[in-house]
Amino acid sequence: MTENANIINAPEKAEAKKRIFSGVQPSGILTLGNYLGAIKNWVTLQDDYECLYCVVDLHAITVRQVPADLRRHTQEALALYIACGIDPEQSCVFVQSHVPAHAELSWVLNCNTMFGELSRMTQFKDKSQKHSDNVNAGLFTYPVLMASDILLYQTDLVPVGIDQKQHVELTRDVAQRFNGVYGDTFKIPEPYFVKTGMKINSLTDPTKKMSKSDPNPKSYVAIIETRDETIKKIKSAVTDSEACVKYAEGKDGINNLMSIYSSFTGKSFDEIEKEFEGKGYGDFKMAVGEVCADGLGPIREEYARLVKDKAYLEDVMKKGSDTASYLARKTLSKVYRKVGFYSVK
Ligand code: AQP
Repeated sequence: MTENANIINAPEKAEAKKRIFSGVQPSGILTLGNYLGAIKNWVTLQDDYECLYCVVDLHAITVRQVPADLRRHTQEALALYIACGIDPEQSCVFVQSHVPAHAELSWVLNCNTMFGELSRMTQFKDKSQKHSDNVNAGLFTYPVLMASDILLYQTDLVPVGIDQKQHVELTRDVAQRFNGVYGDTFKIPEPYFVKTGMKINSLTDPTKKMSKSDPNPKSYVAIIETRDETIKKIKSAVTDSEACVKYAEGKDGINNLMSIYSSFTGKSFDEIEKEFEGKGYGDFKMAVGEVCADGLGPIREEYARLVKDKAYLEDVMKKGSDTASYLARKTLSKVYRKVGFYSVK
């Protein structure tokens, strides 16, 4: 525990810096959406904040997973965090199921969250439609587990994509309710939207979010796929018949590709429109494919090296979960005391 001194043993630093918690589900191979919408931003936050980055495997089983795949995807996700630039010496990187306090706090918060609140969550409505054969209670109470993830660490800021805003709002409501009933217990977190954190849409249906669990692999770019695969997928992305590179309403496919191009090149939409004036979609798609494949190249290489080093990855997991468990226990003990659970010394 003491070796992860970045968080526990640096009180002056910890007091000065705000705390951040975020995570990705190991429900598949991480996509360009997870990278541009989440992990790329996490990397930039490490110097200014005290960061906890979690592989949220408890969340992943709200949708049926093949056990062997889940295990593999968990390790791959952790390796990818590091390959993308998360430094486990600086930030706490861990696997959610290694810290039992997440599930424990979740039960207490379940008893302080209203059925009506959960019924209004759009992600539940979307996912229960997508997985109509498995509308389980976990899918319904997913936001309560997310609230537990955040509140356990007395988190100040939660960097999330715009799609997760509703869940952070629920977290705030549940924390305020709990504090109102039992006295000051949880810090009230704020959502944190990084300017460059944009929503990346599916390549085959650009009106929908790019998702790692999409059954059609042509719909997403996996961070670790080959350069050729990335270029090929972007070249076959659905666009429109206008042949004009312009960011405009109704041009979802082109808007999506412009967002990707802008994320990798730092160019504004105006600059991109000028660059491709008079050029066809073929040229534009090729350029997007290349900047994307080149941008992901170093991550792919570092990932290939890391994923073979199981001992190192398990060491990171172990140290991360020691640090996270220490912090989580402090909050959970407080919660148990507040609700009146009997404790034996
Ligand atoms: N397409 C996206 N564009 C921008 N941000 C995205 N995120 C996910 N997809 C995109 C951001 O990644 C973080 C973690 O996501 P998650 O894996 O916990 O859950 P998710 O949002 O449901 O991601 P997927 O890939 O769509 O997973 P599945 O397919 O399992 O449902 C979040 O901050 C999210 O905003």
